Amino acid sequence: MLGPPPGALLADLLRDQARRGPDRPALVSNGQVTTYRELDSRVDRIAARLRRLRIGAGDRVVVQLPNGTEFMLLLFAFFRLGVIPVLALPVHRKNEIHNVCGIAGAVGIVIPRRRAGFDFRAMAEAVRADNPTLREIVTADDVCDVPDALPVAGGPRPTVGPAPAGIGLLLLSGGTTGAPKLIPRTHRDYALNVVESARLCGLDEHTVYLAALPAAHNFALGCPGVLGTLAVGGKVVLAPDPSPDEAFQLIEQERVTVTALTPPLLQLWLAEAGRTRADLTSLRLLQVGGAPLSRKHAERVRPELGCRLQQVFGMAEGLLSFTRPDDPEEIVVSTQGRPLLAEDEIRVVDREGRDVAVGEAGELLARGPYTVRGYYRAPGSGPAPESDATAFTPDGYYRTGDLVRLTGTGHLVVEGRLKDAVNRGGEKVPAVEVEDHLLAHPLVAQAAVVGVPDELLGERTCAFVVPRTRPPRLPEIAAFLRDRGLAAYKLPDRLEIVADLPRTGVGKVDKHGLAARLERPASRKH
Ligand code: J2J
Repeated sequence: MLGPPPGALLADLLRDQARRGPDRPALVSNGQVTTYRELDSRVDRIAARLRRLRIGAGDRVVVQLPNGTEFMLLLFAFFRLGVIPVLALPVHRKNEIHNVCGIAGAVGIVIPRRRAGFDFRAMAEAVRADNPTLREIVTADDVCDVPDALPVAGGPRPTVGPAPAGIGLLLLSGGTTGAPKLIPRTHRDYALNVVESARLCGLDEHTVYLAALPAAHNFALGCPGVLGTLAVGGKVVLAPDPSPDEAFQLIEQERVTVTALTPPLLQLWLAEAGRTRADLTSLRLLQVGGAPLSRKHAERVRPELGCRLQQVFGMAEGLLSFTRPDDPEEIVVSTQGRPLLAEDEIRVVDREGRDVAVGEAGELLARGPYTVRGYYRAPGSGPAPESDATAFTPDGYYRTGDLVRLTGTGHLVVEGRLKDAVNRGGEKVPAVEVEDHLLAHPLVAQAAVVGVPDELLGERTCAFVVPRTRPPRLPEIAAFLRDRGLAAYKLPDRLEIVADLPRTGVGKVDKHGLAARLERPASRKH
């Protein structure tokens, strides 16, 4: 049968396993083990507490938490109540949080305890001052502090829960326009995404999955990630960060079998694997995705890390493409696999929307049972955004903005991109958003952000600026953008001062022309 049982809700993924194997370990975080029974009952207690805060079905709540037990507890409590979590990342700052709160019409935000030198509460207070819907600022530790001895307050569980076709969670899009976008994933489509990914990867109750990437990101969340592991009764190990030091120790201690990385992190792991004394022999499968992976690094996985590589080409909007665990090595190192399901529909088209011949590059269009057909618009906030008209075809295909080709064997190879976002080692930097902020600087007359090749990250960002008077310097530009609340990964890595920006025939900035200028050695560095 395809996917989870019909009518399954995301919360059921946990409930079913809690019934089947209550005493098995579900989570390991910070040295603490939580069994399925404990997780299930704490989720109920937290749900009851959230209800007392008047957070209920249909409400949107921004969740901004690092990997840890609290993130998982809250996520399932929200799923159970029908509250819609909006999954922001810990690296996001006031600019991003403000934007997503606005689009979601969020009533609450969950923040971590003050940590890593950043005051999340002060940021949340500032966001609340500008967002009239935002009522509750909740610290994860407070809401999750529910002693096991306490009975579930608030009486029996609600009998009317969320609907399978209703929105289960909102994911953030990498975005190509200035305005950020939220991706509505339903209980049904996301459960399908999770369960089928877990099946493809061969996950079972013996699986030990290490969440090294942020669990709030689609890849480590549900492809198959932490949810896929819990759905089959496996054990999830939550790493506070993806550094090899931390991760290798956890792999050895917990006998991790599966994990997921971006290509730059793979490079760091490969470098460290030669030096470490940690035992990595339990690793069976290493998923790598989010940005282009070079063949050179792909080929090193099996001999140097002793496990199989799986390339994953995915997107929070839906479509997932995986190499299969039993694919020949050549396919695994040279392609990004094929779609998860036979029901996934893909097309590779030219600029006029006509299908290209097999082997030719074109834009990838995707439609299917777990791919969205439009972005989220909070109830009451007006008609569907204009971006839907450009991001989706009239017959419901998502325009990925990725330039791909299909091989004769039906495998996808990512050749580049058409969208105006720099893929900085897996973190997506929407050029227009950064340009808009740059234009607010008094010394900036015109600005264009482009990607420049980088050995580790694949690409870094370069801001081309036409100054008004005195040319600004990179540190003052970075400080300005940081003050405006931009996440650190969106700050330009490099600044080039130019007299003008080259334009294409239709008057758009010629970004290819700009990028090509950098390849000439004469360019000025700042
Ligand atoms: C090249 N580009 C890739 C790859 C994604 C699994 C893995 C990644 C994401 C993700 C994800 C790529 N090679 N292997 O959600 O579940 C670029 C493409 C794509 C965009 C989506 C998952 N894998 N990309 O990265 O929503 O440009 O999802 O359209 O963050 O990342 O970004 P995002």
